[in-house]
Amino acid sequence: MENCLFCKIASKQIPSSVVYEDDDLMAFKDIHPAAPVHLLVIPKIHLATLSECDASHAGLLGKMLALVPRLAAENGCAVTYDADGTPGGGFKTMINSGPDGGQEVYHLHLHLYGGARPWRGQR
Ligand code: DGP
Repeated sequence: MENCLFCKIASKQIPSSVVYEDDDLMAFKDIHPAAPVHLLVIPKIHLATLSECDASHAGLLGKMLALVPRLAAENGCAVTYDADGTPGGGFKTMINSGPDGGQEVYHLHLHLYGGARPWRGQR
């Protein structure tokens, strides 16, 4: 879509630090990281918000979510377990939708936050 920042990133008209790409999705580093690991996962097609999605988008939305564990593992923030089964590491995912949801860029994107603890209290 014309004048959409993330469409321009998806088509490489605007450069980004791409960490994953396939026919449907792209993942890249957030330009203003709010955590040691802060990635954005986007569909290549233009969908402005999650509000526009319905059951016909289930496959695409599923692909976005299913990519998260791979990205977390590749970027050092997968959930791990010690010998006694205590969990460690981990990450947070978030999709902001619309003004009340804090969305700034109107192309659907999933945030993946991970890394050390200081950012943990962030909502
Ligand atoms: P949201 O508030 O959910 O719409 O988050 C939009 C995110 O997009 C925000 O964390 C900053 C990021 N962002 C904005 N412009 C750019 C850009 O040009 N490049 C990259 N990589 N990230 C961007």
